[in-house]
Amino acid sequence: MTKVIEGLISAKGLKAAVAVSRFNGFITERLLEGATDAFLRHGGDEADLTVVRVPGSFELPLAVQALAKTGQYQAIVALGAIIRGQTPHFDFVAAEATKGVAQAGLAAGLPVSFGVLTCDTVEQAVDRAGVKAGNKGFDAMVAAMEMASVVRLLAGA
Ligand code: INI
Repeated sequence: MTKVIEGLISAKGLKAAVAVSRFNGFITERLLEGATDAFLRHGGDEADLTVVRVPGSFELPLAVQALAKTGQYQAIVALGAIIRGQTPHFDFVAAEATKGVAQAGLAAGLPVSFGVLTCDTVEQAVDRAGVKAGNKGFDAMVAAMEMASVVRLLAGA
């Protein structure tokens, strides 16, 4: 018989943190609403959710690392919106945010999900922040909850 380990998507008793970029705040605040909605709708307690605001997506990795170091959270979500402009800045910020957030999660052994939009246009970002293509903040929180459960199951807890 195959042994299958699958996490539950629940925020009951879960302590979670969200690091959110203020850059492109008109998008990232919608992502934050989505992430908060996912947490509360899955049984999370408002008092168990911490939000940290940082200047831009480039700063997300350090915030995630610092949150992980506190030892207080079982799941962390990074939210940002990187929108392509006329310069290569987009590529540098996107690369550092992606790599840095992933590394911070792996180093801490914590579920860290990546709710950072990397879009060519503002319209694409709007669509992914609660208009046509769902809300990627909501999706990122769901992924973090599932992974917190998977990590708990694998640890035998
Ligand atoms: N930060 C973003 O989150 N999104 C962007 O689209 C963006 N662009 O395009 O410049 C951006 N830049 C700021 C960057 O994240 C840092 O905050 C800044 O470089 C200071 O370190």
